[in-house]
Amino acid sequence: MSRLVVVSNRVADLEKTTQSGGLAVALGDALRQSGGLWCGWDGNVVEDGADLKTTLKKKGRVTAATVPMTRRDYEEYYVGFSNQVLWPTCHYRLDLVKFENAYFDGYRRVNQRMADSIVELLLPDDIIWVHDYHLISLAAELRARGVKQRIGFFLHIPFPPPGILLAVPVHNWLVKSLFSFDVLGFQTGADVVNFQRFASEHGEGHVLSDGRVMAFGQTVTARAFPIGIDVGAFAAMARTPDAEQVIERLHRRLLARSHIIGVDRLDYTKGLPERMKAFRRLLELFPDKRRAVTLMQIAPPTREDVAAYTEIREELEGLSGSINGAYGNFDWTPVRYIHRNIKRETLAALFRGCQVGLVTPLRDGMNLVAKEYVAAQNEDDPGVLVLSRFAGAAEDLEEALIVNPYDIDDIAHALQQGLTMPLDERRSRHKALLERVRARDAKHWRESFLAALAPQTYGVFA
Ligand code: ADQ
Repeated sequence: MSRLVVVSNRVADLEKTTQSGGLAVALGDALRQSGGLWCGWDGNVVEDGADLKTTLKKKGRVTAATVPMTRRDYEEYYVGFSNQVLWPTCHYRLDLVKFENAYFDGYRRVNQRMADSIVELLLPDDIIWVHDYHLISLAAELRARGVKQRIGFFLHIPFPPPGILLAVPVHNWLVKSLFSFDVLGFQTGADVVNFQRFASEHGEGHVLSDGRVMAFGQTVTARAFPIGIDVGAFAAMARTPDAEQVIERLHRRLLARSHIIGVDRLDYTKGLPERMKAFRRLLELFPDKRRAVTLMQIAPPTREDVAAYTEIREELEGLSGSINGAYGNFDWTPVRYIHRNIKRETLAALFRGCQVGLVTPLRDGMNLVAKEYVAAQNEDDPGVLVLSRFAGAAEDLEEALIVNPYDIDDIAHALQQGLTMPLDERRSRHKALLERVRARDAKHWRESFLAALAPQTYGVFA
């Protein structure tokens, strides 16, 4: 019987329930269901030259195979190429890209080393599923080491249009590397089109009649597999007696009638300053909302070694302070800004207790928070989702109030619409949204990807 081998930059702690980050949440759910091997970095940085031995640890049906990273690898592969070249490029932020040849060397080196450590653990029938932008060249490295097993790749972030990707000096190498996988999964149809365009415009390729893409002399299956959440589990978390208490405390403690909630890693792609400004605009445009509405923004720290992240943190602290200073009162704090991880149970309860879910990234692969907000609502009295048109989730979640995240007035008016929406309309929008979130849940994502990757063994992971 085939075994599922998942490879991602970071192996998450399956016992932790406060983990933020879409990949950790989605893969944790997927592997808990299927069992298998999860390979990647253990999160530790060791001195250059230290022994980088693989550690195996079994937790339930999942074995984690982890390695530490040297200081140099961390700086060049992780902070450098992954987070200062690929992340900003894929989020259309060429102004933040810092390319250095040493970063690229580090990226190749770590992918090679990862391939070395995985080869030793592989069994002949394994199905290998590689995740995200840190490991684009892993399949090419595994193939070079004689690996014949099926290898799939899922990109959690957007695949940018060719005109943007061309700004990365090694663009052809990156896209050519992707052709060593058997199946490429993207979040949306728009990402697939961007990939096809790059292949045909810059790899002398074309799309075959069966949908596969041919370029650089190789073929690959490239399709959209929109990621989802475990709807039932998240909805259940929002309805426990503990959750009821959190919601009651929220309503009792904050002397405001309505609550808007935002939950994001503190990342410049998430549109957080624009969101705060839109909330301030709401208070300016609609004075009846003063003392009546609160914005709760939960934004745990992330990638603090990258300068752009420190800057966004300072900007956000300044904005929340100035809104509270200008509008706050002894019994009303307009912005509640929480800069840490929160238990998922508490998050679910907060989503259920807040009348508007505000999800306004400037660019996002999918955005699981939008789906979690929908899943957590009380179907009899649901809240309203305000969603950026530039989140992958907007391709599907049409019944949300769709906004332009760069347009402060547009967001402010959508907030007002959400806060004053009649119950009937809230119910009908929520019903349609919940159906969509259910139809494309975590199980559907995992099974449809694995069915495309390993049709002959389809079912063994279900
Ligand atoms: P992220 O950019 O991390 O994921 P997202 O999809 O919203 O974005 O996932 C974040 C996850 O972390 C959610 O499950 C959320 O509940 C959780 N989280 C956020 N803040 C938290 C906090 N303070 N405490 C606890 N949990 C918190 C990347 C891509 C996305 C893509 C996902 C999955 O950038 O576009 O949707 O991967 O593919």
